[in-house]
Amino acid sequence: MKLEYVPTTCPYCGTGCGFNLVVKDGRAAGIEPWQRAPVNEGKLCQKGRYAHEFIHNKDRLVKPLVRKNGKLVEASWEEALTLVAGKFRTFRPEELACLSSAKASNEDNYLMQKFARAVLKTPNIDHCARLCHSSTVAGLAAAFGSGAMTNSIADLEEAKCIFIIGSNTFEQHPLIGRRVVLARKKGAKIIYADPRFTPTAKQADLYLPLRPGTDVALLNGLMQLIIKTGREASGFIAARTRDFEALKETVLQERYAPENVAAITGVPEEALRTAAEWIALSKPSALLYSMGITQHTVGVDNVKSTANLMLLTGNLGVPGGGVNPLRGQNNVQGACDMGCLPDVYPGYRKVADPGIRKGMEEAWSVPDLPEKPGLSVTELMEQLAEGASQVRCMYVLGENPLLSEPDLNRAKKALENLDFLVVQDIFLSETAELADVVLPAACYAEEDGTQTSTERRVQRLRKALEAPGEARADWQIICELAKLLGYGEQFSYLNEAAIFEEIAAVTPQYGGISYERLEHPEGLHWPCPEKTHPGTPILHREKFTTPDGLGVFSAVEWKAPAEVPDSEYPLLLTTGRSIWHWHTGTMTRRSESLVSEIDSGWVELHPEDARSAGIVNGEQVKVLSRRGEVCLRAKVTEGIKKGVVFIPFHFRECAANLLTNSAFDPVSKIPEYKCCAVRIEKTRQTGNEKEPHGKGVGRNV
Ligand SMILES: Nc1nc2c(c(=O)[nH]1)N[C@H]1C(S)=C(S)[C@@H](COP(=O)(O)OP(=O)(O)OC[C@H]3O[C@@H](n4cnc5c(=O)[nH]c(N)nc54)[C@H](O)[C@@H]3O)O[C@H]1N2
Ligand SMILES: Nc1nc2c(c(=O)[nH]1)N[C@H]1C(S)=C(S)[C@@H](COP(=O)(O)OP(=O)(O)OC[C@H]3O[C@@H](n4cnc5c(=O)[nH]c(N)nc54)[C@H](O)[C@@H]3O)O[C@H]1N2
Ligand code: SF4
Ligand SMILES: [Mo]
Repeated sequence: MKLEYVPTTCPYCGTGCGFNLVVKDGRAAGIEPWQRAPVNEGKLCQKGRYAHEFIHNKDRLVKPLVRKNGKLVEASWEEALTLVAGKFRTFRPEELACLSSAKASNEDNYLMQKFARAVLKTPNIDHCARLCHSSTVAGLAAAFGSGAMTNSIADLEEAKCIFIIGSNTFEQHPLIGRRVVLARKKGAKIIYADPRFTPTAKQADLYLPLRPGTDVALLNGLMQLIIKTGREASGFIAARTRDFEALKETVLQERYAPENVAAITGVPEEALRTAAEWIALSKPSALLYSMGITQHTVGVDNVKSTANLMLLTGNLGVPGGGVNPLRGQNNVQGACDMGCLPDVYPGYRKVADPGIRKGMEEAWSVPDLPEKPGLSVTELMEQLAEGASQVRCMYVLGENPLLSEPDLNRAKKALENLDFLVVQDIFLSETAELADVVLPAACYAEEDGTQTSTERRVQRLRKALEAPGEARADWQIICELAKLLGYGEQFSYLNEAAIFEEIAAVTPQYGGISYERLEHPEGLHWPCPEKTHPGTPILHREKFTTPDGLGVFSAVEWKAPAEVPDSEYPLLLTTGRSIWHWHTGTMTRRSESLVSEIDSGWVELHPEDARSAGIVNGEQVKVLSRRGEVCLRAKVTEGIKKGVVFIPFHFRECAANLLTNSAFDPVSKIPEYKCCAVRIEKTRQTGNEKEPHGKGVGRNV
């Protein structure tokens, strides 16, 4: 039998690994390493290795579904799209909201925001970047003028010290973890700050076990030590930064003295001193961070604080240095670049700027684009839950808020308050189950396109298979709807390459990129403004992209999380991920190899906390917060700080987000997924501890 090898890019995380999808008789038969893939050089993590397994799962959506008499039933495309277009027509712009998808391609995302703005005329477009790195975008824009990773992944190998804070790199970005290992082999020192002793901690030379929600105190403490020992990069600070005096005044306060920082964070003083010394004396030092920094009510402050540390030590604009936020989803960088955010068009150009709006109206040949920025998804959910939103109708493409939003009881109430909900997905997600119309989409292997990884590398997705049943590419569905609403001309694309040409024309950073140039396996790093431009792996070499070209210090004070433990809820819950599963599990829980490793959730807690609650390892327990409760298995481990518990949020039958707090950062609107107060109780029943996570529970594979 003839095998076909189609080079494409992994649909899971933002690392951007390349592989060959092996096709046999029109079906995905496996994944083959692709040695020429620049990021992973033929290596893959477990999810990439099995990224073919969910494609032909029997649960794929193959026909549109329409709700009739309370039930979702199969319908023709004509019936479903006519119904959706007809409904959309009955709402005013401010009554509509769209969510786009960091799982979908740049082409799909570009068209989704164009559809929202140009056809529905609504400013309300957002996506999961809000829940993920919105604090990065705001914090790093203030510090450097740009919210992306400052350096490239390969560049990490040049680092002499790598400070990883709030990123479980080895589980969540495994092929970036590989670069950390390679750097360590070359002699780099690895420092790791996390409340849990994760697989990443095992690779570290120095582990800082901090309490969740104390990052600013830790970072200010490190900066005080660096300044007091005269190890700041004075030359760099004088030439390339401003507002240093204000920072100095703040971090030199008594409250950030080592003994006080040790008391706030739980990190021993000696470890603080060593970390400060390594970061300041190793040239260059790189900093990596992810959700442990961003997902807090002080997310923007946390991000600014990481930037302060690297400005202070002069580690920007140099190979092997930098502040490197690891973006999560395969195409979350791209979905932001494409303007799927309520305040910016493609290329981060402000919606509120009349000149830019006029330019977009000309480029798209449409009048009357919305004049003001729209709602973020966190604000929208809050208003909807309170029954106080103007929004009556939502179009959700490739997101599953009913498992990924904080405080799920509230999120459900919010979506139930809508008059009409359309969900476009590849599976019947928890959110799709609630929809009025479900539209079946093609997955990553079934359409052409591009996606942009965490290091701003634009790479190709290639069509290897036909979509199942009647499923269609996301962009084609959007174009059909636009046509029915009278915008056929503005949405008439021959293929994905034609959409990309328009992207390049209206997005300055992508101006020089084309499908032709992306045929090269290296792809291209934006900014790449012209056809002959080689792309930009390292940002801020000569100057920052701030108005005056200088890096900006921000004096930030440590503040406690919105909800802290008390006598009723004495433990601090933090949430996150496992290497084996992806977010709400729609794809990985339909992948046999991954499910055979782990197929339900658990709660990690410290032996002393377990003992005081009378809980033993493996026992079924109940975890309660002010908002909800879940039952799951206890994993008693020394690898978590006393007083802290951890639950992964992948599993619908014990959803961590029933517990989490919807409080959000005032600037970036990111929810505080990483801190809330809970208590643990023994469950009454005994003897059937295994049942809730045995095979076949939750979804069928
Ligand atoms: N296998 C897998 N990989 C993924 C994903 C997935 O679902 N599964 N999702 C992708 C996405 S979208 C994202 S955004 C990334 C997220 O990647 P990460 O941010 O690395 O993942 P998390 O598990 O959310 O959180 C990272 C670490 O933060 C720690 N932490 C918790 N609270 C705090 C705190 O207050 N301070 C500090 N310093 N640390 C804290 C947690 O213990 C955890 O180890 O992963 C991407 N990669
Ligand atoms: N407690 C807690 N909650 C969290 C977090 C946390 O750390 N803790 N992290 C937050 C973060 S960082 C993130 S990024 C969010 C993620 O939240 P979501 O984006 O809601 O989660 P996913 O499961 O990735 O949802 C993607 C959906 O897209 C569908 N899909 C996949 N491919 C395609 C495609 O090609 N086309 C279409 N139309 N659909 C497709 C999938 O089936 C799935 O339903 O979760 C957030 N929630
Ligand atoms: S590291 Fe990320 S991109 Fe690479 S194979 Fe794993 S999930 Fe895919
Ligand atoms: Mo994310």
